[in-house]
Amino acid sequence: QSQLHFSSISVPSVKTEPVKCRKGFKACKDGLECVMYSHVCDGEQDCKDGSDEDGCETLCKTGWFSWQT
Ligand SMILES: [Ca+2]
Repeated sequence: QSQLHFSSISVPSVKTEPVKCRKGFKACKDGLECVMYSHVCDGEQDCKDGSDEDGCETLCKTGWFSWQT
C-alpha cells in the first residue's frame, strides 16, 4: 500500500475540483489522488478509498491492455 505523493500537482484550495491526472494515471473516486494505471487492479489499494481496485473484475476480465494486441 503505497502512499503516492505528487508534489508537481498542486491542488488548489477548491476541493470540489477533481484532481487532474497526468496521462497514464487514473483518478481515484474521491478525486483527490492519481494512481498509475500499473497500480490499478494490482490487488493493493492505492487510493485512500481503494477505488483504484473498484470494478477490477470487469476491468481485468475484459483486459484493458489486451486492446493493444
Ligand atoms: Ca492498486
